[in-house]
Amino acid sequence: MTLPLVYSAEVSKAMAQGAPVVALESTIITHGMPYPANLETAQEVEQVVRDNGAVPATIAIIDHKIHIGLEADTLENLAQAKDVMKLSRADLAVAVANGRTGATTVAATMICAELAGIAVFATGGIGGVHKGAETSFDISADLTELSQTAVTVVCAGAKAILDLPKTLEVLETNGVPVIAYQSDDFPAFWSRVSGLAAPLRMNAPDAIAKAHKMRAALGLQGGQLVANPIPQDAEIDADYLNPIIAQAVAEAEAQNIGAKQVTPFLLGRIVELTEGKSLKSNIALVKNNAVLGAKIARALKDV
Ligand code: PSU
Repeated sequence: MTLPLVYSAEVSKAMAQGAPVVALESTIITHGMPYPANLETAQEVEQVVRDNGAVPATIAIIDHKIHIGLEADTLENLAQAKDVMKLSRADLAVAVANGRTGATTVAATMICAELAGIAVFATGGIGGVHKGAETSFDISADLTELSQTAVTVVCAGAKAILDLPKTLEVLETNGVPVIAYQSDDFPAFWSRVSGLAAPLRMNAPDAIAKAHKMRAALGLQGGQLVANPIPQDAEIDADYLNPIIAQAVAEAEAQNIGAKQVTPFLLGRIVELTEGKSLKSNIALVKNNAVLGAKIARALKDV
């Protein structure tokens, strides 16, 4: 069977020339932000990648194909589409085989990026261990994916809606290098610091690129997680945000929201409860990660 991959014109040209490419996910578009902010953000993030010398490849599943890079009209349609599946490792093949429209989470985007030969992927936050996981067992498949798929993922840490100490423990158990960028502290998405020491620190894109290559040379499976703190001016004060997160988590429990619905529900409620402040921050941190992703993708061509 040939791989069901289709490339946008821009990505196809970049791959042929050996130019740096940065993968971008689509769940953040379909399940992470409301329309039209989701579309504007996706377009702006793609432009940030271009402005920093790389080519963006937004990944989604449409009409039996894994799309590596979306044409402008396809991106516009996806941002407004209803009934889009939120795809992870478990359901990716079913969605492609059955012609469903699907958005890729961090886990599924990593799988598709690796299939396409793309080594770097920029996003907002990764999924992790949910609060109360000791009874719910809700642990994102993003964590196990990082242990088996050789893609360097740039994020702003894990969201404070998660249990961050447990998230770091699971990453450590799975042998995932967690690299804070120019920081000693593991960033917490809307805040630059979580109060938890970062397992590793790196200060330059080329050092991260070298470590990516070394993992492969040593035969170590899996990727790297780069945690890039949100820009200072976009940070949200934890004292203001923590009670809002607690309220959103309590509402999710009271309404029996489970499995794949938890993260979109919490993100949506936090946008409402912060009157849009969390959305503004989310957009700023994704762009910041796109800049670093492009720099790492460029550095990978030189090391
Ligand atoms: N980062 C964001 N917004 C998002 C996500 C990440 O800024 O919506 C998505 C990613 O696709 C991530 C997913 O993989 O949330 C995690 O979902 P879950 O907790 O159900 O694994």
